[in-house]
Amino acid sequence: MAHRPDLSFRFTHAITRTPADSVADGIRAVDTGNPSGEKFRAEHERYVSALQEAGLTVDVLPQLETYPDSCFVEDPAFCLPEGAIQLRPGTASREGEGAEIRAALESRFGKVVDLPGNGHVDGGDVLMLDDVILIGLSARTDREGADAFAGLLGEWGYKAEVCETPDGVLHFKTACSTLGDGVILATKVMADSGFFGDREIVVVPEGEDYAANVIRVNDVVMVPEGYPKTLAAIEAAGFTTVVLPTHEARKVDGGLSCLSLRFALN
Ligand code: CIR
Repeated sequence: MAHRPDLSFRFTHAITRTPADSVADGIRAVDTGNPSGEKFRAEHERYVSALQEAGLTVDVLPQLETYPDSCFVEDPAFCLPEGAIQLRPGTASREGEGAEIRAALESRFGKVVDLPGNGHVDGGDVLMLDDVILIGLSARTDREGADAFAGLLGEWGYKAEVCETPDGVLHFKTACSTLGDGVILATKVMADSGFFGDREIVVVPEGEDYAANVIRVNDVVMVPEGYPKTLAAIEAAGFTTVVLPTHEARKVDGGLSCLSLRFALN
């Protein structure tokens, strides 16, 4: 099947999930203190409002105490205009989140399929560029899952490539984002990786690696609060920004992309 030339959709919809109080038990690489469910919910409300202001209809799923990391809805699914794919997150405490988001996917998509096989893919390891979908192998996304996912995307007419997430980086998209219009935002390590070919890269200034995870939503780029050098670099590259607080999400290694599934429906 011919590969599609352009993946730069304008989004119409998003799915999010309200953070649970159990987020205090969420997974993290380094303990900097527990997030507060209450403060996280306040930050989340601002996030949802920003998506709505960008023109999206947002489905906000109820908080789910059984799964502490369940507000990070990007990881158990991947959405394309043709349909949604229920993924299999690569850490035991999150594996059941796919089944929990299934009904929400089915309410928006006529076609919802499972990641084939038994491998694992976290949506945080999947970066959509203008003409290719990159799948990063990581501690969460294994070779079996990545290959199965790339195969499925190929059947749907998308070009997908599997690459290595740098050591010490949770998810591929922890260290890079698409700003849109063919431009990438990436940490220095990721920018030097060669994964992005000859695309223009805005390199995240030293000391601000967390800010590599931004989201382009229609006309704006949403940027985490507290990273002035990255904000200035994105604006200097010609993008309009919206700054959002992610202080509670950060305590459990979460960022802006993982808090929603964003997609375009006709
Ligand atoms: C986890 O370790 O799975 C969560 N505490 C954070 C998930 C962040 N997800 C993402 O960046 N896509």
